[in-house]
Amino acid sequence: MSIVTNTICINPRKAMISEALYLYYLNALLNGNKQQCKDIIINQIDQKVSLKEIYKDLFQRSMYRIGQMWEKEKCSISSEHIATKITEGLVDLVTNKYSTDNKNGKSVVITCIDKEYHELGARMVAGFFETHGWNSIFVGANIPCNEIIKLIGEKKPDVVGISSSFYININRLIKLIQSLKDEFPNQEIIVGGQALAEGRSECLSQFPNVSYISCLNTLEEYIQKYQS
Ligand code: B12
Repeated sequence: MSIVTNTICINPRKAMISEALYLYYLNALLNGNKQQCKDIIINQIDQKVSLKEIYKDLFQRSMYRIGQMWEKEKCSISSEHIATKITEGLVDLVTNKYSTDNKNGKSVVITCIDKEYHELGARMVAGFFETHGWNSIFVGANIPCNEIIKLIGEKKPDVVGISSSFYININRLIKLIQSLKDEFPNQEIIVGGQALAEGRSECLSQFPNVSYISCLNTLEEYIQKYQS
């Protein structure tokens, strides 16, 4: 039996994201067609496609593509904003579907640095922890350093995750990590985001217990190691 979603035919035995499905989803996203995007995602959930695949091969891949199109002025700012909003809603939908009541007693705070407005990656990372049984506190974009310090003091999480996408903010990232280390010297910290891609994560080596995690595969390994 196969499932037909408007123009695309998906074989339920092959629970993976094909190129055709990705392009179909990207097209719906670029058209701002929220319902079509949602139908595609619900269909993937019904077919038991993993959360990681949906995050990575549909959400992340399409947003990276939209970034390239935006750079070449082939996608308007409003289309990019609409695509981001649709994706935010769908990340939450998928996260809720794959979340577990079987909690492991560990907690993580996921935050962006001050003046960092990219929060979709951080939202996914928070969701990824949540679906692995962690209590994840997602703080979101543009959080002043002193607020983060205050929150960590209150919540005392096992891990703090910091997201940094815009390269120009790298000094703010270093300042935040330094402040966290001054207040909580043993705090385990993970950092991710495109600001540190292409070898720029070297700046973290000065700090103990701070690691750079570039993608969901590495994050999965990190969570498994941390839990064992
Ligand atoms: C949507 C978007 C925006 C939106 C963000 C809205 C929102 N609510 O998030 C808005 C409009 C605000 C925006 C603004 C800007 N943007 Co913008 N934006 C994007 C775009 C198209 C998508 C971002 C996204 O959601 N990606 C998908 C997510 C899932 O990927 P991700 O963030 O990489 O996250 C993954 C990993 O990095 C990692 N990860 C991320 N964080 C963390 C944290 C932890 C703890 C861990 C473990 C892992 C981890 O895991 C995630 C899942 O795999 C990107 C294109 C791109 N390549 O991403 C450009 C992009 C990031 N933006 C860019 C730029 C230049 C800007 C602006 C300067 C534009 C301008 N002139 O105003 C401003 C800067 C604003 C600021 N001060 O932060 C550049 C950044 C270049 C750089 N690295 O410095 C990019 C790459 C576009 C480009 N091709 O040039 N943007």
